[in-house]
Amino acid sequence: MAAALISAALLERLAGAQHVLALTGAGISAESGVPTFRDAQTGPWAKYRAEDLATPEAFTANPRLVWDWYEWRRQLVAQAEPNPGHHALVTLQRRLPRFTLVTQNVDGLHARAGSRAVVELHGSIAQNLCFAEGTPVDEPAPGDSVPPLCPDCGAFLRPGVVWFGESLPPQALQRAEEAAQTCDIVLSIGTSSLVHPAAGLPLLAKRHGAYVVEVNPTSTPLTPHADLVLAGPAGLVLPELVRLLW
Ligand code: BJW
Repeated sequence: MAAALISAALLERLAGAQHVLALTGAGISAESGVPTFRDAQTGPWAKYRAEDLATPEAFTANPRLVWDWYEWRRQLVAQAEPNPGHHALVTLQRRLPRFTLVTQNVDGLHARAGSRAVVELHGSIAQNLCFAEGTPVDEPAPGDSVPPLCPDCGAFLRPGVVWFGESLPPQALQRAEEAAQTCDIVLSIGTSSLVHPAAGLPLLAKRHGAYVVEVNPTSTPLTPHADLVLAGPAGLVLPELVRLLW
């Protein structure tokens, strides 16, 4: 099925590309068993919408609830393994002259697969920050507090991710925008293309002349703007792309 979607014209473009940008979202980790952000949640979290938990306001109102949600997700991520979609992107990075991998995911699965210099636009679930000062904290203050406390100022710790209404890490955003302005091809993979500024990157690339390819079984706001849509799961489409290329 995946092979039928991949055109000879795309393979020719990829083979001749000087710089390819891949922008990934939660869909690429779905086949590793990590639920996508907008999937209905399960178990004790079924009554909450992820959008309502991933905000500084939610953490201020109920720090324990939000902390426990991230602890639950940390366990899911710890049990997950990178899938063939993650591995295919490692191969593209090794074989193309220039390849920039920008992810909205906080799960670290690209790095675990072997991708290098991954641009993490929305931070990392593995890190903690002081909620008051935003500084990274490796070891919390001793004690049983949930959330744990900052050893320097005693404020709650929070996960090192970017919540709605917060700024993205400026260096990461700058690297992503520079890549969008200089790439020949952008692959938008497994993202609903709803959350900005990440959702604007393929369109920025298109304005700078890039060819836009979307990999997603479901259509998104990007779909009408894409030059090519590979409407299948990333774990099938990307390995097939690599197989046909080399
Ligand atoms: C498969 C698959 C398979 C399934 N293979 N595919 C401009 C316009 C309008 C609003 C704004 C704007 N600029 C800023 C905003 C406000 C806001 C925003 O975008 N809101 C929109 C929702 C309207 N943005 C922000 O607040 C950002 N901050 C900011 O811009 O600061 C300045 C500012 C603030 C306020 C106003 C103006 C300026 C911060 C955004 C931070 C997002 N953080 C989160 C949480 C991270 C931590 C955590 O994980 O808990 O990041 S939200 C969540 O969405 C998470 C994701 O990274 C992100 C994107 O989700 P993603 O990856 O696309 O996942 P899903 O679940 O949505 O989609 C999965 C897709 O996979 C689906 O399409 C499936 O079909 C597909 N799929 N299986 C391939 N096997």
